[in-house]
Amino acid sequence: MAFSTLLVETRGKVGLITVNRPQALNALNSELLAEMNEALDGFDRDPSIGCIVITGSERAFAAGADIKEMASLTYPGTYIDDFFAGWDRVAARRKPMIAAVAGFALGGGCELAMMCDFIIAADTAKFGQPEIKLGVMPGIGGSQRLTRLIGRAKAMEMCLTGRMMDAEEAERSGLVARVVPAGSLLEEAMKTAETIASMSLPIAMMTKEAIHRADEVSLSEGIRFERRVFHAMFATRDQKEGMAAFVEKRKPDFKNS
Ligand code: CO8
Repeated sequence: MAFSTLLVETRGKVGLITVNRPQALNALNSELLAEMNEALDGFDRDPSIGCIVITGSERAFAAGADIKEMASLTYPGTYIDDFFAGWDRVAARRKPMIAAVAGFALGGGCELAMMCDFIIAADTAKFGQPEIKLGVMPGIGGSQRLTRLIGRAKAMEMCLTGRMMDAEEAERSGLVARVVPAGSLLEEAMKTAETIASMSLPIAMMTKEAIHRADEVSLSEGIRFERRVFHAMFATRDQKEGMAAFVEKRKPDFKNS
């Protein structure tokens, strides 16, 4: 399947999506959103895929939603079409997803990175929610996810001034998991994805689900949820295999069952 805004490939157990609209600094338009969901549907259907990496170019992960496409939209039109709702399907994916970010991750670009389970950033990465300068605000989850990740004070400052945050500040603030030299970004992200993909897929998916519950429920409900899922893991073959392999001092051979 050929895509016109993405490069999509499978490397072992990892699905790699590279945003590829260099003429627009990888701005996210409707065609790209449709293709992103199609690519993710393919990786969801493929049982051999255990982790997904989304990346961009050296210059831009994505410089935001496509301003040229949005400029003439109207309120009734955006409301009727539920403009941007397709991004909820991206955010709701159940397999682990890593954003590998170099260069600009602005507006919808920063929001796409935050939809992933964690971000690995190149030392060249710049994050921002500059929508206010365009007379709008974040529209793909930025006001909510950024606030949860870096706290209200910094989220307010970034969304109200539109200023950018460099990679070092982003790591210090909890927006990114790790900063690596730009030249080794993809290698590091792929290595991390391969590590995740080598685990039991159902266990990794349940772990992801449990961590995301922390955004939605109280601590006691979250801990209850965690315990129920933890108990359920003892019904899997992979739990038996993982613990037997530890006792027998060998590598586990997970079968995703
Ligand atoms: N949309 C469309 N085209 C873009 C975008 C974008 N977001 N960003 C860059 N481009 C295009 C430029 O227009 C330019 O194209 P051309 O050569 O045809 O003029 C090309 O990419 C290169 O860009 P620049 O020449 O501007 O490159 P610079 O290196 O000078 O500047 C910047 C780089 C600082 C990243 C600059 O391009 C910029 O500020 N871009 C816009 C960033 C931005 O504002 N992003 C937020 C967009 S809004 C959003 O994401 C969510 C909106 C939510 C709305 C909710 C509605 C329901």
